Amino acid sequence: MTPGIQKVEALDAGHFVRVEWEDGSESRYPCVWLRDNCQCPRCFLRSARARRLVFEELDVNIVVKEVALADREKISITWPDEHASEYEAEWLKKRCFSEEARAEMREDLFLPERQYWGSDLQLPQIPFEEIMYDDESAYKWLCTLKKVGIVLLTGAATRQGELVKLGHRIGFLRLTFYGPTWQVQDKADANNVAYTTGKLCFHTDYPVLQHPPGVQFLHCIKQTDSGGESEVVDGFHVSSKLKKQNPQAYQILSSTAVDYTDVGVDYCDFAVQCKQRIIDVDSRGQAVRINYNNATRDTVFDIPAEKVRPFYAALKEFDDLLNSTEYKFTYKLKPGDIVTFDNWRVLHGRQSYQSGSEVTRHLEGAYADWDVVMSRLRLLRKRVLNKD
Ligand code: OGA
Ligand code: NM2
Ligand code: ZN
Ligand code: ZN
Repeated sequence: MTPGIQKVEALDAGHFVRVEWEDGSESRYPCVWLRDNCQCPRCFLRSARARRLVFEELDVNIVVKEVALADREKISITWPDEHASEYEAEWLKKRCFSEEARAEMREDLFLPERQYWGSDLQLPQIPFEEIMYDDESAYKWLCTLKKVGIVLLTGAATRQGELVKLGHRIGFLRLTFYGPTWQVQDKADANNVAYTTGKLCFHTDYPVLQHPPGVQFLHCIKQTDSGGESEVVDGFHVSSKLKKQNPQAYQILSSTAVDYTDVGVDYCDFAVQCKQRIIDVDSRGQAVRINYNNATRDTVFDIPAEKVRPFYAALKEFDDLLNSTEYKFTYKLKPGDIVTFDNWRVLHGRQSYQSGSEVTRHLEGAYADWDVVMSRLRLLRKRVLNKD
């Protein structure tokens, strides 16, 4: 429960409003922010939950004329032009600018918590049926997908079309040049190395796209007897290890723009080019996205010649760590399994298998964007936690 408001006053020549809460804590709100976020119908469109106020009408040097405690649950402000605003206690408390309050809000909105894993991974498993019909299971699925980066859904039908249903469950799938869903099997004149029987070394899918798909689904429809095992590795865990073990290699991989290329025909014809850093980092230097597919890394390499060998040496360090037995986890998909994973974090690979005249192995694949998945997660959480 939000504590009531004890006292409210203007500070700093009217540039701040200070709220004293009944539990003894306090919050300070900049007046420009308060005016910007006036919740009255002229300033805020309730039906869209969006700001109507245009920025040009905001005085960025605004001060309060008057601030008062309406009751324990509300404050009111009069601005120099006589415009009046009201702010509720609960609304204000959530938006407190203290480091702790902001960390809590960040947590709540983005679920940034990560659980690193290695070869000891206990692959989380949930029946496909359950997540399709039960909101609590679906919520658990998506929370685990965000936190651990991988969840196996079991017991799906062994025919095409299950991923389209899964797409409807979250919202919609991400269309790419390989189609709304795509069939991983040995194909004549394959337009992608995935569509052969060859080994796929650790990679993330589609770094050739400016915004690579955040989430990947692979549904096993048919599995070969020998070979075709899957491998996964936690790219964020390995990146943090690389940063400690070889800061220079980390610096090179997180700053060098690598060219990627993908040219061919599938859903339609395509000629895609992109530059990506293999380890994308945030302002604090923490890895936020791995962009690494050795197959689509371009022969064109737009860096000065003297930087090429150091780059390969750095990539070798990273690739060796990815493949070390300490970090990689090996398993084999069974027909009816759907592996769902964070394609920005988890690198995946496949062992080679025997080619033959018949198709002995068939996966259906699809992508989703993290925006769509996180949106569904928030809605499920709201429904699951406020059950009544
Ligand atoms: C892919 C892929 C894995 C597999 O199609 O991109 O990684 O097991 N496939 O075939
Ligand atoms: N497929 C599996 O980056 C890539 O080319 C990944 C994409 C063909 C849709 C493979
Ligand atoms: Zn207003
Ligand atoms: Zn892949």
